[in-house]
Amino acid sequence: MSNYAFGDLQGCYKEFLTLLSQINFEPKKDTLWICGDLVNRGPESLNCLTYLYSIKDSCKIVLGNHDLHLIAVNEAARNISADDTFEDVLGSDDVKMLMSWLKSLPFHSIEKIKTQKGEMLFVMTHAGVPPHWDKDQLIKNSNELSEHLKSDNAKEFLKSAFGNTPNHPDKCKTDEDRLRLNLNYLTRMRFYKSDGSLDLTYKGKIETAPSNLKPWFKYELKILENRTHLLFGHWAALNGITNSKKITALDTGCAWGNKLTTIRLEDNSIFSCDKLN
Ligand SMILES: [Mn+2]
Repeated sequence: MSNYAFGDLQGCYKEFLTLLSQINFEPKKDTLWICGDLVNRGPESLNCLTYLYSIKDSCKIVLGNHDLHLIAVNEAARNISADDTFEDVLGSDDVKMLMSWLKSLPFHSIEKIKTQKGEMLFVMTHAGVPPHWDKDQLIKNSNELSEHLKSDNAKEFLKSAFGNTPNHPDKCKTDEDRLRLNLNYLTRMRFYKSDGSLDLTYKGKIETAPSNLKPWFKYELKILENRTHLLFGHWAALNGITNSKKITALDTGCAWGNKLTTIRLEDNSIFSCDKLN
């Protein structure tokens, strides 16, 4: 009976199945923590979704930016891009059922787990948790986004949910602004400025980042109370390295030709599968 946390699948279905067989996954006993970006860029988005749906009672899945983009394209709230690879989902007979299931998934997962080092509270989101949010703020803001996504007005919400601004809570003038910023924190965040604003424009390496930019997880994080461990994906260039014992980066860039990784939360064992052809 183990918990396994997986990096971004992004349509890498074969590697996912290979890893599940490597860990002898038993749906009735084990729980899979899936950090979002289930689809896009990789080759088999539909197979990933269909399989995850079939084992959904054994999974804790949070939504990523690519999942949200797929939902928005399906709702005609956004246009498909030339580099999107989820047409298989859009053309599937099951698209309605799969999209309604995706929209029901949360933006965070929190649960206590008994590990070798004692009981730990694990918190997972797709991109991370902004430094100024504690646990209660995470739950409140994440649930608020989910309510909009599940509502009858989901299309209107999605139409206004994408964009790089505002980048600071003090710059939010409307509810739409605040929801967009919170969504960016949870699904797109990488670099953070020392003045507490989000930078979604710099996409380069940490080593060559402008001096006022640091990864969000290098700031003091309110979420990291005693015995809390943070899990996130989204940032393949980190290749699993945060240099923090309390923060685990799960995305090791399978869709980009690197590998898919899962970590057993009870003992921190790492399993990985190189990108297959
Ligand atoms: Mn992502």
